[in-house]
Amino acid sequence: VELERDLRAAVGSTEFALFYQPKMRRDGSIAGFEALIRWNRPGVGMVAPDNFIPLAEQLGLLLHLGRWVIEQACRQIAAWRDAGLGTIPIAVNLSTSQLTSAALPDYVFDLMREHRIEAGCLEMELTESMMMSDPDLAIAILHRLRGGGVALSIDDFGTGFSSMSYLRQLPVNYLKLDRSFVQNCAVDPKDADLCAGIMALAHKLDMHVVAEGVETAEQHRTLTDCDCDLFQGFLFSRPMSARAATEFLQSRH
Ligand code: G
Ligand code: G
Ligand code: MN
Ligand code: NA
Repeated sequence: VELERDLRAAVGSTEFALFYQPKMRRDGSIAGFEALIRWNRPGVGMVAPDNFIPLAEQLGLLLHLGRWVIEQACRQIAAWRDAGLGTIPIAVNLSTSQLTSAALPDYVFDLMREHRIEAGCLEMELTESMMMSDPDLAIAILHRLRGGGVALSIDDFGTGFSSMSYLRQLPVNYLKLDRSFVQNCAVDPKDADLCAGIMALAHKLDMHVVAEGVETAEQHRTLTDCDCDLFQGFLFSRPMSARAATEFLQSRH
């Protein structure tokens, strides 16, 4: 009950922040960042999204909060561009309510225009389970977003309700290989084979693969051997504040 009260009060306040985790290319350069929301709850401290996103969705607050996330990401892309650090893509995580909101593409395009975001620079991550409540609407929204220059990723790929028939209908650029496959790929040859198979499937469909939760050099090497395109995880960096992410970019510029 207190959580609900505090969360309602927090929306529209300055208590939220985006943290950024880099996605690395095979050559070690930075391909972009994933934006991950944090809530600095008064008297409590930093709250991780798993502890408030489901409630925010239930309370109907997530459309508003999700819009703030997209706007904040656009501002950060513009800030890095204007600081001479280049066009650095940022991926935001979508929620079910956004994927059932026909108004989403237009307000995303308005924000992209306002902040002069180039095509391909704003990315959106969604899980296949988010599409379940209204698949036709979700697919239509995704096609509009993609047509307007938003890059799309399937998050947590391989878990939940993966459906190969959807995969063909979705205008998706990236598959994000779930952390659970990455964890075992360096120790279990069967998991490495599975990863290699997913990479081959993705590449056949003209998609790139991002490995999530890469924590060890062995996992990195195994995934590289499997032809993985991008790597994200604690091996490279934890999610960090905007300031720390800027320093991370500058140190590799
Ligand atoms: O930040 P962390 O690594 O703890 O993220 C936990 C989960 O919260 C992930 O599944 C991530 O997709 C989700 N998440 C993080 N930021 C956002 C956000 O801005 N919006 C939504 N809907 N989910 C988010
Ligand atoms: O579901 P999604 O992929 O959006 O979730 C990202 C979550 O994964 C965040 O909570 C982030 O903190 C976490 N994460 C990122 N890198 C690693 C990692 O290398 N290991 C583990 N265990 N978690 C990670
Ligand atoms: Mn994600
Ligand atoms: Na994930």
